[in-house]
Amino acid sequence: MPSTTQSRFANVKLRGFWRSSCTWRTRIALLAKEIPFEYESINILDGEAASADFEKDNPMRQVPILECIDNDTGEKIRIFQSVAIIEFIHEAFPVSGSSLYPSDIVAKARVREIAEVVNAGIQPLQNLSAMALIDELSAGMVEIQLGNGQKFAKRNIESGVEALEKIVVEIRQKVVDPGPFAIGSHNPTLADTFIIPQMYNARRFCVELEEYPMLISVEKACLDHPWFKSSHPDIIKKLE
Ligand SMILES: N[C@@H](CCC(=O)N[C@@H](CS)C(=O)NCC(=O)O)C(=O)O
Repeated sequence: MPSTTQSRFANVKLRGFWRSSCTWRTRIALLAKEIPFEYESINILDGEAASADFEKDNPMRQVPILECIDNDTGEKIRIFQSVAIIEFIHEAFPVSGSSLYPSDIVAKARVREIAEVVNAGIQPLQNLSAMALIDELSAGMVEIQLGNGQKFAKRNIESGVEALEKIVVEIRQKVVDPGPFAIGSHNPTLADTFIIPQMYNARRFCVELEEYPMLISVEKACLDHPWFKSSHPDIIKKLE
């Protein structure tokens, strides 16, 4: 791993959970930017993120959180929300590793668009807290049974991946000599960083993915790539 000693920021620590798609996004970004980091597991299934101590660090009671030291001030920096974390990593360590953001303005906007489709349009609707709330609110309703949270999440993932497939197909159509990654690039971008963890979640919710051949093909290329391979939840699960 390269040194980050020339950077203003040091002692990078990621607090997350192996199965959390938002955490996986940030692991991919840290690997892409070749930033060495310490990792702390926060078990969201056991309610660790809901503890009073954790809530002080992130009032949303969610993972991931990125921490580091600002050498200029000696202060501990704490950032949550994967989009903010990934952007911070790119700006805090501008010279190391590879960027997940294309240099072309339009391509950059499109990878951000895909990131937001996942980040704002799909993932929050499959969150543990969202599913629990739906189950709680629908528990007393005669015609609805428990498990609605799970069904709600699955439906949202289905419509989300359907949209993603269309977006990715449309973007790639305009690319001359498309590579295997989402926007037709030859290296993974922010788009892949958000799509692949979402595909992993889609499988967890038993979404039929065969209907989305473009996403399957992008996923295959990414899962063969070292940033995605070594940050994969199945690997991290064994370390937690
Ligand atoms: N949009 C945020 C949200 C963070 C988030 O939703 N994290 C999930 C795991 S992927 C979580 O901690 N869920 C716990 C819960 O819902 O109670 C991000 O991109 O970091």
